Amino acid sequence: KKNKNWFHSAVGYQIYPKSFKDSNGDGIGDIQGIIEKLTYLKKLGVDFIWLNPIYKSPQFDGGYDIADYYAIDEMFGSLDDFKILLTKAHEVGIKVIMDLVVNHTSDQHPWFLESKKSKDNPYRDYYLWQEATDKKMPNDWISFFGGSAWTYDEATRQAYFHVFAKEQPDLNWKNPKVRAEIYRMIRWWLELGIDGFRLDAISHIQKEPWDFKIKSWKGDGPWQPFMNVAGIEQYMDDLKKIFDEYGALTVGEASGVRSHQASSWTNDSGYINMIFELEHNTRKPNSDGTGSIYAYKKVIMRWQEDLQAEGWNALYLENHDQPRSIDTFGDGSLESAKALAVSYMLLRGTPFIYQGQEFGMTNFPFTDSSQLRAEEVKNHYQALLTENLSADDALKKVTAGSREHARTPLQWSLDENAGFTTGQSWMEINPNFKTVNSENLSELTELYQRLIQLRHDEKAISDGSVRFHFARHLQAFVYERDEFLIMVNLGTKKAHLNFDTTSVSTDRNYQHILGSADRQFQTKMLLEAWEYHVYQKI
Ligand code: TEU
Ligand code: CA
Repeated sequence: KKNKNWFHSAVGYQIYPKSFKDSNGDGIGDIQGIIEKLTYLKKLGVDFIWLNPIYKSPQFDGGYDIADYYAIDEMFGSLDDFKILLTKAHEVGIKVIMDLVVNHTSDQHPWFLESKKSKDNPYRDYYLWQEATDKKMPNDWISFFGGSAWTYDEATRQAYFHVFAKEQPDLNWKNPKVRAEIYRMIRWWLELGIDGFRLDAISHIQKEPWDFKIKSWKGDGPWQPFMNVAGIEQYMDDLKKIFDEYGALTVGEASGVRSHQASSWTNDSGYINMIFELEHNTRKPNSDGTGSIYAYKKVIMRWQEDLQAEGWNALYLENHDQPRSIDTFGDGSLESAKALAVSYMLLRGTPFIYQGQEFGMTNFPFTDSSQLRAEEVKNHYQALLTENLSADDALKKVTAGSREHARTPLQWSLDENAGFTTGQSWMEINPNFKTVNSENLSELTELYQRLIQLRHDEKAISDGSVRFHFARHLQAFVYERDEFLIMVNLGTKKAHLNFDTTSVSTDRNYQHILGSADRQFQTKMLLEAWEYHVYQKI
């Protein structure tokens, strides 16, 4: 019988297919490209891959605008290609999970095209329409991508609701027909043999009544009407039942589910297996777009502690929505990337590695607006120009902290086009690929391999408890996982650690498992910039 909690010792790898590997020279990454790299992934040691959306889509929002839930977008290949990927991945013991985008569809989805036709169209109630005028929207709620969350339709004199772009109308989850369609689709993919889903923006499927008043426009205030709103339980319960039937692996992107609520979402009877917290990305970024390590550390510690008793975390440094961690939390150096790797890969939860993170891919040095690809970023840039910002300043502003950095093509080698494509890449390749590529920076990759191995082999790392020390230290990240002691200096200043002031039993013998320097454990440790160590009690 399968171990229900197999994912406790597993490591995931996130693939942004468009930028992973192009197999046919059209400049766009594709499914065959992923198949070509399965041996690479196997060698790295990951247990499953999560694919960002590859469904048929106008690609207004990187595929998060789906026009057909049952079709693979032609640019990625065909359903047959996908089936081959599934078979080959399973052959080498890698599971495959897909993105499940069910808060909204594309405005080009046949349901919406119908829905838009008239007020009495059978599909009208698949979406959220309300009376409006061209001057007055149903309420003052705003969308994540800026501007009103409503778009007025001249023809039917109503407005439809969207928490993201107007090209991504929200589905009406209250409509049982919509739910039935979604559940049918989920079963269809699970029947096909996929191993689970990453649930996109799942905490937004339930909305407050339209007359709900936004109390604060600061922080998370504007999102309160559609973040983890009461009533979402019934939908999550339905979903859970389907996932359980198939033993599907599920990881939720569930902003608004607070750390103290996340246990009940992710414990044995919870809706899903684990949650990506989004707080560590948004906490007090520095003015230059980099993150504050102390703010990051505090968020991580709180999630670890709040979920310790019964919940489960999804651990990550990077994804397709955030700049590269080596530049956000690190200082661009290989040493900083290594320290970051050690700091999060051994925490309690299931770690994810974002493509290229394992060999230190960096942010992109944007010099011209023609290098931008994401539509909402381009729109933001245009808006800033009309506010009289110079082109340079506007570009700086939209690229600081931008998701664009994560989406440049993978730098496989120092060959032409970084070995990503033989054609013209859809997005410019980072000019640093001659030094930063999977063949040149294997030192970092080897560290990831060892960390993955530790997760696979050591029960204390996969299922042990977690206990933090030096909680108020501004940059030292120190924790115990049962008999393991992990210490990382996440900064360039020296860190003095006196373990006599902690509950770490300093009279025990510690074996040095891995580290940036060869150093025995001492009760007083002085960690240089980005120094890290993992010790094991014997
Ligand atoms: O991101 C969604 C997302 O980040 C919000 O749900 C989040 O709750 C909000 O920004 C809180 O700060 C996902 C995808 O990862 C992203 O690429 C898509 O653009 C988006 O959904 C729309 O589908
Ligand atoms: Ca291609």
